[in-house]
Amino acid sequence: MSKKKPSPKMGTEAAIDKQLAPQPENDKTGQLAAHTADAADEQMNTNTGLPINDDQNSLKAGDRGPTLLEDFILREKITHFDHERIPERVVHARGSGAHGVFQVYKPLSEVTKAGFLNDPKRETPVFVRFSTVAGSRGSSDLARDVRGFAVRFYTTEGNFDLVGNNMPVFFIQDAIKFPDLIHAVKPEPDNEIPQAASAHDTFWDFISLMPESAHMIMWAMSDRALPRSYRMMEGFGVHTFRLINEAGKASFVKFHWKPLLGVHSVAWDEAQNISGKDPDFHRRDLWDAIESGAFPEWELGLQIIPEEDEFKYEFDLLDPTKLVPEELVPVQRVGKLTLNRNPDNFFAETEQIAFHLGHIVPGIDFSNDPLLQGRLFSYTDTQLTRLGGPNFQEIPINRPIVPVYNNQRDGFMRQTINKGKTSYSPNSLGNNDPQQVKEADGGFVSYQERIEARKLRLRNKSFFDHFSQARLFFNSQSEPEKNHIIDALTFELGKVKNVAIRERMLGILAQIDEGLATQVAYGLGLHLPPDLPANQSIPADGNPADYQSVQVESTLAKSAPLSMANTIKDTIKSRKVAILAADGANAASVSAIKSKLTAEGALVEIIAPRAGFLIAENDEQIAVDQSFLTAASVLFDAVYVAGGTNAVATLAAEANAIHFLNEAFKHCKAIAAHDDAMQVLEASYFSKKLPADYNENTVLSEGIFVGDASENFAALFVKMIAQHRFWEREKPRLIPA
Ligand code: HDE
Repeated sequence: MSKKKPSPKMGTEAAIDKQLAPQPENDKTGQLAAHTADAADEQMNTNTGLPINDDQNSLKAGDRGPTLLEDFILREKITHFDHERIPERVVHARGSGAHGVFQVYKPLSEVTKAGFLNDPKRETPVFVRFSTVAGSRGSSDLARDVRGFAVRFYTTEGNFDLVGNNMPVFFIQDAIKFPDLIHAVKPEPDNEIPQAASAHDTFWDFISLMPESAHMIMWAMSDRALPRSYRMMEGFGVHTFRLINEAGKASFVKFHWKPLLGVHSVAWDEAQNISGKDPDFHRRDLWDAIESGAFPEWELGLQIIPEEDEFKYEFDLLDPTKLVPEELVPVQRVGKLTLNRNPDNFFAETEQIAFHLGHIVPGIDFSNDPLLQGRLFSYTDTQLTRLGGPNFQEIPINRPIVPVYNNQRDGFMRQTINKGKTSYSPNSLGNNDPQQVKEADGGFVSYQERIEARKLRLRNKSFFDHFSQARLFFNSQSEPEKNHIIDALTFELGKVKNVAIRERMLGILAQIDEGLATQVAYGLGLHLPPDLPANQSIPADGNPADYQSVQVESTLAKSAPLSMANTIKDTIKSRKVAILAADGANAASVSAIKSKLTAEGALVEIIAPRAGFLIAENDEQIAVDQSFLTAASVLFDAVYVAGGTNAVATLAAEANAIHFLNEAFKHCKAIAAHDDAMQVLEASYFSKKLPADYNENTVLSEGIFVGDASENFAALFVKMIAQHRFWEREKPRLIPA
């Protein structure tokens, strides 16, 4: 009798082809296995295979008569349509995904036996889904929110899901508070307002009563909540996990994703504008980057902490409101993730992927973080409703690349046709197949942590310090970043109607940093409330055991990696640059600038008063990518104003062109202009801030530059764009746009 031993290393290549790039393929029963449908050159038929002769007209009694119930073709089509929607994810409903690969740089056998972390030659297929948390499926990408960063590795030992966020900590310490947090942030239940926003009473009511959220609030109010692109976000596993090596030795680990394009954000005013101009901004950006071959890349980083060091730090490794500063435990970059293929079908792949924190592989295990532990229940449970039953693992995007053999059977939408009589173990009628796998042969064995404890509903005192890392984060920010946090808090609390909530929140902020609290209070027209006792920052009707806070001073004053000011700023790869032009533009300089920027990997678009073509000074036709009607400064990273006498006169008189420049100025972007085009800059609001006299190739003000489109000029422009933003420009703050 043939043995189908489920060896984890078996048939990898073939299985990858079969599952991840599935082609219609007949098994012996003539059934289609993982089925993809490409209609190219195919005839239309019904779901039972009946060729369709007319898909334009329903069957009627006479050509002006009633439609007949008999029309099974119409009924099949409409019935399917009626059921096209499935419940959206209760959180992280709005998302975008892509396929890619992961490759480790060198074997990590010292700390883990996970196969995909030990073979540098192996390209492990991945699917990544980025998301916002609070908004519905149709909400804007640019909401102020945490971003999900969920990575599935299709390994030869099964799927490993690293279901993380773009912030390294979380709002709450215990999973039992998650429904409360989400109820508070979601639209308010009476009027379903506001969509995809935390700036409302119920959210801040909850937060102001939960001091443990202080650290995460600092992150959520920082520009990290407004990424420029999914490709420019860090990712974090958040919880402490365990790695286990072949000898069974465990180490604690924090997972990081480090983007090779650096970590960059947009301004809040810009985010709000983008939400109107292009609510799909991040989705489009990811899609376009992959289509154009600018594949997004991250390095996997590990902070490895020997088990012996579990109690070495002034925070508890099991507390998900704490990060491990990189100064204490450096991040080792161990491999690279590259996203290189867009999904074929959003629903089938991005919508139906079912991540689960509990999808791990031998060599990786959990810690006792109480937030992590609760998540282990939630993810499978939610798919039962969302994907309609227990067989969601059989949906192509969820299948592992290794064949699955177990005794689970039946249920809604079962796809597998299991053979044989036995679906129980042990059995003698079926050779006792499928057989368990010994640990030595790759079978998964949970880490044998020793636990001696009482059953309690309590948190350890080591979880009571709620402010030291919130303070560390705030102190580590640059001046502009601090100002953005103050602005964000003033905005959010300004939208809160209940003054008692605002005041309570000021009490929390005061425990993080008094200067911060004072400035927010000023913006709200309030005074700081009298000091709150350090160990009890919520009203007495709460349960003190749950909410106690203690004040601890972090031994670290600042942590450089927490500020985006210290990120990578040496590339303009995939940055979007607008060239403002009109009839009569100087073609040579436009083309020189465009080719230099394109050579550096930027995406350049010509924006003009009307779509189609413009006629340059030398009568050359220049293709226009967008008119001022459809383009907007907030959709670009930098702007160049073309020269040419007539073009300059047109642009200087074109309100949309001036608005474009004013906005680029307001959002601190690089602005370059041909030296003919000074007249256009003079029509802008910021002309007042430019010097009266200037020469060719002159930096007029930080990030603003005129010149002759020479090599040097273009090189300087590239350098300016790579800076991302000139946030110092915000200081005068009198910037209409
Ligand atoms: Fe999730 N979370 N979560 N979460 N989460 C879901 O699972 C949940 C938490 C995260 O792109 C849901 O399939 C609980 C932390 C991401 O498909 C649900 C708790 C972190 C995604 C769920 C948390 C995350 C989810 C909704 C507290 C960062 C999107 C649909 C114990 C480390 C994955 C689904 C995707 C999705 C529950 C907290 C990340 C309901 C109970 C902390 C990136 O199962």
